[in-house]
Amino acid sequence: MLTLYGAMASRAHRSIWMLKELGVAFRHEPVDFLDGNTRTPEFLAINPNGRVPVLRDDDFVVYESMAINLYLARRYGDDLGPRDWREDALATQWSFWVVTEVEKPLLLASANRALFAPEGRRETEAQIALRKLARPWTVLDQHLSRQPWLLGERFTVADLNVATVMDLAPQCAISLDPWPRLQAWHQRCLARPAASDWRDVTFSVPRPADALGMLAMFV
Ligand SMILES: N[C@@H](CCC(=O)N[C@@H](CS)C(=O)NCC(=O)O)C(=O)O
Repeated sequence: MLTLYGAMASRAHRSIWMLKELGVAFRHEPVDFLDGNTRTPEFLAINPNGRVPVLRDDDFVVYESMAINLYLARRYGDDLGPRDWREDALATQWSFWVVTEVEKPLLLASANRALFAPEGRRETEAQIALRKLARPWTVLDQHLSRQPWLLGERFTVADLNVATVMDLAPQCAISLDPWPRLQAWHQRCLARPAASDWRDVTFSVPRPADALGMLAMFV
């Protein structure tokens, strides 16, 4: 039995999207990271980092959203998963790429443009983050000028992992207009039926007076 821990309005949506793409049965435990439920002894026994998502597959437990999705793709994936070692390496490459090159600056830009309360926003921080994002987004845009999906001719876990990190851009009104192929690809990814739950979530984060505290928990 598969169990996915983590509320939809968190990085858990990445793995919920994946599970829905696969069409496998799973139990959803919507553990909320904002109300202390990831810090209980029971939860820390599952993930000592106190973070969601976490996947349990019978007696096997794995955390880290990208690792969960790659595991699911390899274990249950068919066309969504890698067909050979090269595809496996490229799916891993894009998953590492998006969390190392894109995720943090995009979170910082989003926080300073939309997620923080207006008095906590710093436009200079947003500008620095957006400047950093221009390089990886140009790389992705050029890659997508040669093929429709990241691994070639079909949607795979590589697309899902990258698209799901990119979701913050439209949610926080960060324009992708300078990268039209990236933007069109992202819209194609989000149009998939399995992404609909997340598409429809109204993204809202409580705004503690302590913006740094929130940054530490979310970014
Ligand atoms: N690198 C991890 C990050 C997980 C993460 O930061 N999750 C946040 C929610 S989106 C969380 O659980 N934060 C709780 C906390 O830090 O206490 C992943 O991709 O799974």
